[in-house]
Amino acid sequence: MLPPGLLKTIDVIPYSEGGEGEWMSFERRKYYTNAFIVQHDKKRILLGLKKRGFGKDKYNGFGGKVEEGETSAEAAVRELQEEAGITAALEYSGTMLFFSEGADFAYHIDYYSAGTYEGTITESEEMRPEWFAIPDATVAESSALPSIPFQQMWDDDGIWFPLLLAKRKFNGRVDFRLNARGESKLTKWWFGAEAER
Ligand code: 8OG
Repeated sequence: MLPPGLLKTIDVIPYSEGGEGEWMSFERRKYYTNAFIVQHDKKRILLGLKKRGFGKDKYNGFGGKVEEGETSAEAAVRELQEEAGITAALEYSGTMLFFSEGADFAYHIDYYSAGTYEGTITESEEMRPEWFAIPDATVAESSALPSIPFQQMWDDDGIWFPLLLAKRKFNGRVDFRLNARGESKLTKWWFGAEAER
């Protein structure tokens, strides 16, 4: 049931799939993390504008490469501290395999989230942190915060964000191919999610 290369993490049921063509093959994977502060009581989520490197000018959670000798959970805490200046008791939220045409490895990304944090949110060389409103149909008045800027995020984030916000763990794969302008675009995806509780 899982797409090739995707390791079984938790039990999932199919959630969303689409796109076209075959899954691309890859030789190697590298381990990454990505962490979000999601405050349901304040109806807000912390994202960072990436200032340099891969994914520059996109909003994302805080994360990076898992270093030799640390677990992915340890890397997630370290990267959140390095990039946003805060510490949090992060909980595992899901995993996603990300492969982009022409790359020599696939990104194995473990996602984490927390509802609270310690410290002062601080801009870093890599990230400019900013709060965004969590969509909430039950609240009539609009938030003073901007809504999540999906048009300035990775193409796939709109697919699994509802799962992150609903605290439903997920496991998925996305393939990106280069278009005529050399831009990386989402061409195929598969996501499974924990059964609803
Ligand atoms: O160390 P570096 O900043 O290059 O790590 C890349 C970060 O980008 C890492 O946190 C994983 C994350 N990332 C991808 N692809 C995608 C994606 O499709 N969506 C999101 N939200 N993050 C991604 O590499």
